[in-house]
Amino acid sequence: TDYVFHLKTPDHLQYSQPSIVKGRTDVVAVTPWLAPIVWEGTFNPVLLDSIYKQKKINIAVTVFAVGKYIMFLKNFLETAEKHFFVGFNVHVYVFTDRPKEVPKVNMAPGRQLTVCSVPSSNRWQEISARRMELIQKLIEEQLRKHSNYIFCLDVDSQFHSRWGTESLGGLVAVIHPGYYLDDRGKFPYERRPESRAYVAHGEGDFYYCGGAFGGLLQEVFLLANTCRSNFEEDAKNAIEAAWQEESHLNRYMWINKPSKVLSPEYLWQDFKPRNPEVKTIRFSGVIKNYADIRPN
Ligand code: UD2
Repeated sequence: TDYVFHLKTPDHLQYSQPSIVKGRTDVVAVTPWLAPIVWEGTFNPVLLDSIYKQKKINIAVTVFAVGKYIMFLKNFLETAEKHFFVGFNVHVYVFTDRPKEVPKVNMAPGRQLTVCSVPSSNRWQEISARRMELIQKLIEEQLRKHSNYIFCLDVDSQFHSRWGTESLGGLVAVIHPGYYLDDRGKFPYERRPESRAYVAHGEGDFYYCGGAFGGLLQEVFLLANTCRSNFEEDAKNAIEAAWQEESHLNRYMWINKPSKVLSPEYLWQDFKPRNPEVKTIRFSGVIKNYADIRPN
């Protein structure tokens, strides 16, 4: 018998035709250094997932819940189950001084949680800033063998819709929802040249969030290491950057451009009405009363 060979298209490659002239026109989807800026409508989630499914990736997440911030953890974890890398291997590392208060949240197969004990602190600035050191150590001591990517997220936040494989990249930064319509002269960068977080007026690309960043382990290791040593160098000179590690992160991202930028869909703020270009809010900071939750 004669055989007729049909080269069959794999199922995951059946999708509608992409275009280079039609698409979103209300937002910019690429930086001047050609990093994608991820907005709803600029990617095909099903296609992306199918590409990464074959790679069997592992994603680590760090979240700090020190002192009263433990109260935010349950909602963070529950909403992550619903929206964050659903169907992928996710390992959440919870850093807390209250390990007994870590809530039990059902996690889907392939997802797990590890509690890491950290000391309490009386200064919220220190808690926030010490994260870089602990992230660096975690990558060095535990993640290298298991994980490919890491995301470092604020605990006082929640997921509302998909945050998935479209966010993966070498070095990933999220644009802060509060400043993206402003002139960069108004960004709350550290403006004192004595600080290692200094960004001059007339410089800078975007103002990025301290509350969400990530990427490949090695890239995030370098970021955490640099931010940590710059923070410590500042401390020796009795200087604390305006927004602690967020300021150092912004300086780092100015010098070392992120290879993927996530739009403010990836960190909105619950008190802020949604702007029209934000078609979907994926992750947001919850409303909190600083006086109630901070140690000082
Ligand atoms: C901004 C940033 C935050 C950080 C901070 C600068 C966003 C959305 N947030 O938020 O990431 O850069 O400015 O200092 O970009 N934490 C505790 N216990 C505490 C205090 C803080 O666990 O007592 C942890 C917790 O994970 C929290 C994070 O540190 O989410 C940041 O602290 P924050 O939320 O109080 O900082 P905030 O809202 O000023």
